[in-house]
Amino acid sequence: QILEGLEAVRKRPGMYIGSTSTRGLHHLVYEIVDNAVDEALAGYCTEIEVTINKDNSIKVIDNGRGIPVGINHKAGLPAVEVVFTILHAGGKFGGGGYKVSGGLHGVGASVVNALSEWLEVTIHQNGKMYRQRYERGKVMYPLKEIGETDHTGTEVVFLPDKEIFEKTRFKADSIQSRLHETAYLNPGLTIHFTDNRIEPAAEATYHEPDGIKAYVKDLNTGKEPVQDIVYYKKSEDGIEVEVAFQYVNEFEENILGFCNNIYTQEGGTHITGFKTKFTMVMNQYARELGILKEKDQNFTGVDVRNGMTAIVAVKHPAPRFEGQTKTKLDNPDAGTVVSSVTNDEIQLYFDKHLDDLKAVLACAEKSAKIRRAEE
Ligand code: TSJ
Repeated sequence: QILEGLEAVRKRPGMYIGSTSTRGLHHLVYEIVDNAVDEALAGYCTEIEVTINKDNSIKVIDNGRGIPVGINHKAGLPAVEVVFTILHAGGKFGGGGYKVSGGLHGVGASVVNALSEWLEVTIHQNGKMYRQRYERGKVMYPLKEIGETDHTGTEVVFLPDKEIFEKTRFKADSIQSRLHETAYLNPGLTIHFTDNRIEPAAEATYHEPDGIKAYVKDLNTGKEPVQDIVYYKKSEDGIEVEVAFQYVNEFEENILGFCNNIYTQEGGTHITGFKTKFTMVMNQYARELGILKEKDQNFTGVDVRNGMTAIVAVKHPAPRFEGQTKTKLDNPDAGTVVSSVTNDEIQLYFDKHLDDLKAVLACAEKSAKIRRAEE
């Protein structure tokens, strides 16, 4: 554990949030929201509320257990104070499961605190309300009881520091699309969004009980599907694989990958495992059905994915990310498991849905025909 003070974060914010541009600014929101989502993943939270206030501060509320207020014995401080004032303390307790925060890949709430003019946390726990305030990362007063409550949960309000960020105006669109994505990936969760900067306030609620199936359906809105959405979810070796895909009458592929709710923009082992196995199985089918003859070359991966919209979401207990923006999943075992599950599940499906199989292979043939003509 790195026990540097939060001054280190204020001195070199880029090291912790990538940049101090609008992108870095939005990472603050996602880091706080992702902590609430982690509580949902743990099974204790069903509702999250995100508000942009008139003064451009952000409020995030959840109905989870509340950040623990008991004394953390290592630090001799309430656990909540450790979360907000010690670097890298964010993901260090609770343990187990798939706990990895998204935006900053788990650097934690203390970084948000360090880069905020002020931050206030309110916790509802044990029938009591507790509050602590920080300014530029510094504790303003010891955690205090401020009243009674009949529920549990956490509320965080923060104002990004104008000394740190080039621009501090939040983009409602960016935040909303990220919240919608989070709702697709967590079907049990309801996320409310309010933008109080405008009159009347803008409001939206995201709840997607059909999860990534609905995500694929919505991505394909306005397009012409050629078969039903295929969906599977299975765990092997402690890694969970969840996939949804559907072909449309288009000459593009749109495959989005996620690991522990984090969008893997640069792809990685899960995506490669999916693509490679999918190509193999489809070529096998094409030969069995006589669509490819003995003398024919195999379909390429691009042929096989012609018209495909897919979501590949994995949960990994110890994900590693590499690449320019640290958004490329690097764990070999994630690829192995996606490949193995995909092999089993797509054959189970296509063996029973021959019409879907033929529609998919027709998309591959269409691509191969054009490719061969170009060659
Ligand atoms: F980022 C953050 F820390 F500021 C933050 C944390 C912000 C928000 C809006 C919510 C949360 C948060 C944390 N919600 N719920 C939790 N849960 C815990 O921290 C927690 C509660 C109980 C236990 C336990 O083992 O009893 C463990 C944990 C990690």
